[in-house]
Amino acid sequence: MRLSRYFMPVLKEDPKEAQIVSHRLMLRAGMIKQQAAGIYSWLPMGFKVLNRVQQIVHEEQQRAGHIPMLMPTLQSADLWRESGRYDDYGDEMLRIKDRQKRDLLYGPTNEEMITDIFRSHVSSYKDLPLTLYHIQWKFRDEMRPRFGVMRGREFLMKDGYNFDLTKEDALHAYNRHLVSYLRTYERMGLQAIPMRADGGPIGGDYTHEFLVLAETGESEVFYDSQITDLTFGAREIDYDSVEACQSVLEEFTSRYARTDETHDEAIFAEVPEERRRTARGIEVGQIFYFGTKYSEPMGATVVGPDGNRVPVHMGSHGIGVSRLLGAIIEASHDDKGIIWPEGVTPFHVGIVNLKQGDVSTDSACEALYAELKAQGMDPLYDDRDERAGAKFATMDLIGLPWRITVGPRGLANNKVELTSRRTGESLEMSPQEAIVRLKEIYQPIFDAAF
Ligand code: P5A
Repeated sequence: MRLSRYFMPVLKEDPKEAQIVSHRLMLRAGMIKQQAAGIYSWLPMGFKVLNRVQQIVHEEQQRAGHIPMLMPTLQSADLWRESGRYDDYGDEMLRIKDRQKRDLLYGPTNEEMITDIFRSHVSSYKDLPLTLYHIQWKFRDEMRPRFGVMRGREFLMKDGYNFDLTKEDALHAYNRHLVSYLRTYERMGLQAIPMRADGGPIGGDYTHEFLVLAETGESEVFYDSQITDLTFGAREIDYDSVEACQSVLEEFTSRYARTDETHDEAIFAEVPEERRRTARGIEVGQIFYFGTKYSEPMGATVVGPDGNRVPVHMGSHGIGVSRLLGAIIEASHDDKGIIWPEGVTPFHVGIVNLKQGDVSTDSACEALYAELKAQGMDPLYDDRDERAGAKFATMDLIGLPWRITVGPRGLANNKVELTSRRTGESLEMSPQEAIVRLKEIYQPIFDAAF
């Protein structure tokens, strides 16, 4: 993309309404625009990162064997009357009437709708196990929408639902989700720690939240510091293996880590004092096992091997897709702006032309731009007629992890500069070497795709 032709309305001033750094930087970098409290337009660069995040979520869900689909945002109130949640959900639910005066609602979650789909089409245990998911907008009329996309009213969620014959099978689905989530967050450059939590309005008493530690997080968390040493890494795992998934769950959940809802001082006191930590965290996902809470009242049953009909065991599993952009920025920024991890960056590299209009500088930039694209990369070429300082400030603000600086002086020796946004380190090399280096850097990112 050429910056002169892009739409990236960066702000010079800090917006007053932003209380936390991710909100401020998303507004300043021209990624989002607020349309009403907790409701945002996603401007091109914000949309691009949102798509990168979604892509990783899709890939990791499908790697785990989960099946993508799409349900609508509007739901019939009658389904929610069947489960009993229409009355329970309270003011967070946006209730709507259509012209026939039928009650609809903008879905805050989809347990009822997916259970309805399941009961309409599945009737035998032979069709199990089954896990369906979608990535769709949700609406929760939060009392205090704030912090930008972090606590929105309209927000994008990946929500998945497993259907199993037995509790044991459903717990395997739970573990499979835990493993796939660890992998998902790591690909985004995040450490998200699974912590024992509370079921809330979704239900069930077996649930983990995934938390990214950050001072601005809304949850108070308590954990054994050893847990922050764990990484999932590049390991391959057989998602059908009960033992393999169980052992990852044990590895990542055997140390104390709980949100304030389930925190227990007496158990926490057993952790050696020097390892006890209290901190704040951003909840970027949550997984639930709730058994037959929805299948029983809604009649989602299958004929089992013995010929008897039984309600299926279910769980649901959510990732806060739009919230993740805020969480990534909270975890990765400096005083100049965002620092995107390579896995989610909107553009792989920025090209800064120091002397726009100079024939040889322009043509070197054009050649670099074309070659990077030919090599499968997505460059952003700052071809505006601007001062070098302004171009650098924009690049630093929008946070592309790599920058190639091209100027007449370097070009006289066939040199450009490759700079890391994270470390600030610059290396001089030929344009060809810069391309080779970037390919090496991004190869593991491309290889991680499913
Ligand atoms: C699991 C999937 C559920 O709704 N039903 C379907 C279950 N879980 S949850 O924990 O309530 O939400 C899942 C994730 O969505 C994000 N989230 C939000 N993101 C932005 N703004 C909000 N107001 C908001 N509310 C929830 C969180 O990341 C949460 O973990």
